[in-house]
Parts: sequence; structure tokens; C-alpha cells
Amino acid sequence: MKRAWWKEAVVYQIYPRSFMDSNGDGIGDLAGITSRLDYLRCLGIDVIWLCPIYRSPNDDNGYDISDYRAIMEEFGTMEDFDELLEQAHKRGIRIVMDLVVNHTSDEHKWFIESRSSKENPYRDYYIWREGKEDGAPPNNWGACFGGSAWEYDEATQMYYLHLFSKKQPDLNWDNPNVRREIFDMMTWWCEKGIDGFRMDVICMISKRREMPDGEIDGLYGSFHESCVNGPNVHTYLQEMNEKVLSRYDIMTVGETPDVTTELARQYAGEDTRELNMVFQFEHIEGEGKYGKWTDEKPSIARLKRILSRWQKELYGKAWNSLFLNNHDQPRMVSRFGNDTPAYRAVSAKMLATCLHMLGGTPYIYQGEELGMTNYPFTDISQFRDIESINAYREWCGSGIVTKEAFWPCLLEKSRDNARTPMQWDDGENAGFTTGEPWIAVNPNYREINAKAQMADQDSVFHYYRKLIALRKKYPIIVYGSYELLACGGETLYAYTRTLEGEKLLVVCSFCDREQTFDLPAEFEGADCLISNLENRYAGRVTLRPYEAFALYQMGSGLRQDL
Ligand code: TEU
Ligand code: CA
Repeated sequence: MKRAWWKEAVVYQIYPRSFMDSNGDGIGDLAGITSRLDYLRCLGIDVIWLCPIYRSPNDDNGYDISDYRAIMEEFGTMEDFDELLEQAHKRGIRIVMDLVVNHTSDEHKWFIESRSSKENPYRDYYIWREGKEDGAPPNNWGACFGGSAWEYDEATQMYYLHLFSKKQPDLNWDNPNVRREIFDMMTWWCEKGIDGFRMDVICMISKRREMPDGEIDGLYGSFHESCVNGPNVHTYLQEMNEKVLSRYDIMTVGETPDVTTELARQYAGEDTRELNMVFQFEHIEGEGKYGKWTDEKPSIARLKRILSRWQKELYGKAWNSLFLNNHDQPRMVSRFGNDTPAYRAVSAKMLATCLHMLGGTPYIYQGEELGMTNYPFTDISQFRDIESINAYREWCGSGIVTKEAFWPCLLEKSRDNARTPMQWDDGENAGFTTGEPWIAVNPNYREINAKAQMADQDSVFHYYRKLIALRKKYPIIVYGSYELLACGGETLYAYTRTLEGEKLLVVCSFCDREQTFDLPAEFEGADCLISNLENRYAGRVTLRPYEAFALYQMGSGLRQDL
């Protein structure tokens, strides 16, 4: 397997709106991020993935971009960006930009031109279709954020396609001018010195020309067959690679919902000249009761099975990202661990052990390194996320589900769980802002905050520091092959990694009861690299609730300690 810096890196994801507010307007900003770079250096991460900071009317918190070469007013200025980049580089931290080019904002100048007339040179930058004879939308597709995926536009009496909100019209990548403009814009950022791109829903940029009705999925037909992993997506990515990516030493990660391991080997193959890695969701997105919405806890057996398949099927062939949460997902300790006071910290450490010892590039979502939890929402007015608000209105209005039945699904899965402000200290608003925060601070900030955890060697924060340091020290964690160990019940997850005779054993308990694990003979006497509780690892090991450990054995069973 080829070595690469982005295979050895640990990424930290920043959602700027909620990270740190420098000027008291209640909204996180670029100067705020710069002021916290030393915290990230202390944690030991290598790369920041910066969620969108471009000019945007914020229908979807920056994922609706109206100018790719300007900074969102609320976040600061281009000078603030340049300062952030310089200060990050000074500390050896790279910055990967979010690249949202499946769609723009409807306030982008291209779309303003496009909608103005059928003859406008920008008309074909977007996807326009006639309605049906009775005036209905061209097909039955639903948008990700509710309603039809088609919006009727009075001026030219046609519909435009939007797979997300109606303020996020989809670009037409089949138009070579669109591709050229996007590649120019990417080059412009690379010339500025940024270190890579995280590409938003990049698997959706190529649509089939025929757009038949989709199978009903929830309230609408699915656009999946026509829009995801479409006919030209690999051609366009190869063109992007040739014209932009290959000219810089950057990291590229494609957000690819609904990708298979087979497709991932194309998107992020060692030699396919497309992207460095995929960021896929199979392990965390099962079928919900109502579209993505459910109040059911995920199955750990399923998680193990899917993680294992990705580990095996990509090994030596392609590269994957490691994560259990991000800005679109609930907090991982609440979903996969246990966020009650007795088990929160220990289960957060267990989940981190499980992820960080796997092959792939780990992503830490802001606050995860503190074991931040879901928010105890009590009223719909507390939500800010367009997806959550629209889903509540649409599903409860449909007659399919009552408000009482849908509410627990919002609590379990709303994206706003991840978007409450970063908890810096136990002062007012958790040290995030001196003003009124744009979304409520989780009331548990007095117990869970960065300041307290930095001062406590036993904290989740210091555990993450240790995991990151281990990845730098042991190549087996980055490059080793993977085997799932058949053992115990559904909630015990044990696997090994192997590299040139060295071996690593990782054992994680996903439950609140004791379980036993029989240590394989080859790991008797091995070094314990990390564990979240004190134990003796020999013979039959009794694991306490949410216990996790990793043992390391040097070559051929012969310990070489002197
Ligand atoms: O998300 C794309 C995506 O696949 C979403 O459907 C995601 O699964 C969903 O938000 C989960 O509920 C990306 C961004 O990460 C997201 O923040 C944006 O809203 C979306 O694209 C549109 O740009
Ligand atoms: Ca601010």
C-alpha cells in the first residue's frame, strides 16, 4: 500500500457557526476559530475540515452558496480567512475547505441570470424542465428537505431541480462551462494555499437525462436511480483531478451517501485518479420509520458487520473515512454509547477507541473530543435546522404520524443535536459567546467543557490526545490489515490489525453490563496501548460496562523486550 500524509492524518471538523464567537453577535466566526487554534494543536490533530464559510443567505447554514470567492459576512472577511490559514499553517495544521458544487444558492449570480430567460447564456447552468400537461412537476421526486424536488418559476414558466431546499438549485454538470467555472474557482482557492476539499454530495453531480418517476420512499418518489452515482460522475471527477487536484499536494474527500464498497474503489481507488477518500454513511444510516427519521437505537451487530465489510473490501485498494457523527448526525455518545452521567465518559472513550484503531482517516467532529451529547429539546421552536423543521411540519401534517410519535424521532436524529455551541468552559454560554447564541447551549456545559477536561488527565479530551498520538507512533494503526474476531455477544466488538508480523487487538464493549472475553493466546503478555478502565488482560477477561482496550504484540509472537 502506498503511504500518504492524508492516510496518516487525523481530521477535526469545524462547524464555524457553533465553534467560537469573537465579537458577541452570537454567531461563531473565523476570528473565533483562529483564537482556538492552540486548543487544536494541543489535541494533536493535523487537518481542519472547515464547513462552508462562503457568502450565503444561510437557508442551509452555508450549504447554499451565493459567491464562492467571498466570505459570509457573519463569519468575517477574506483578511480573517487569510489570517486563519496562516496561523493554522504556523502550527502545522492544514485546512480543507468544504466544496459545495452540486448546487448553489438561488441568490448566486448564475442562478439569477439563469432564471431570467430561456435564452440567457446561464440558462443551461441549471436543470430546467417543462411541467406535465396539467401543470404538475415533471416527476414525483421529493427533495431532501421536504416537498417536491422541482420548483416552478413564474418568469419562464418552467421547473428547476433542487435535490435539497428550493433555495439550493442543482447545477448542470453536463454543461462544460459549469465545469470550467468550478475548476477555475477551485484553482483559485488552491493558489491561496488551502490544503484540500471535502466535496459535498459529490456522488450526485451527474444526473440521467431521462428523469422517470422514482419509487415511493416516504412521502415522495426517490430521485436516487437518476441522480446518485450518475452516468458521468467518474468522468467529471477524473477531469477535475486532471485539471485541478493533481496539480497540488492536497487532500480530497468525497461525501458519498449511498455508495457501495465497489463504487468506493472507483471514487477513491489507489490508482483511479479521482479522490483520495470517500466519506460514506452505510454504517450509520439504516432504514428509518419515516424516511431517515426513527427513534430506534442502532443495532451494534449491524454496525460491526458493515464496518468490517468496509475494512476488508477497501484494504489495499481504496481509502475510507472513520466517523460516527458530524454536523448532519446526532452526537455519537448519545446514539451509539450511553450519555447518562454514569457511562457518558467511559462510553465516549470506548467509541473513540473503536474508531481510531480502524484503518482509514479518523474525523473528530467538534465537541466529540469532550463527549458532548444530544440536546434535551422540549419544543419545536428551539430547532434551527431547515431539515428538522420541514420534516416535522411535513410528516405530522401528512396524517401518517402524530406529533407525539414523531417528536422522539426528532430528539434522536435531528442535525441540531450536533449544532449547539462548542462548550469551552463553565462560564456564561459555555464561553462560546458574550451575546445571545444563535442556537441554545446545552445545559450540561457546567459538567462538560473543554477547560475542565484539559485540566483532568482522565478526561475524554486527554483520551483523544492519546489516541491521536498512538496513530502517529504505530504504523500498524494506519496500514495494518483487518480481521473481525468472532466472539461473545452482539455488543462485544473485537478485531485485530496485522502489519508485517506485528499485531494489534482491539476489544470494545458496547453495553451497560459485564461481558467476558477470552484473550487469544498470541496476545498473552502483549503491551496495553490504551484502555478506558483499569484491568488485567490475561486469560478470561471480564469487561465492565463500555470497557475498551487495545493490545500490541511485536513480531512472530516473540516479545523483543530486553
Ligand atoms: O449532506 C448531504 C446528505 O447526504 C444529507 O442528506 C445528509 O445525509 C442529511 O443532511 C442527513 O440528515 C450535505 C451536507 O453535509 C449537509 O449539511 C447539507 O445540508 C447538504 O449536503 C446539502 O448541501
Ligand atoms: Ca460572531
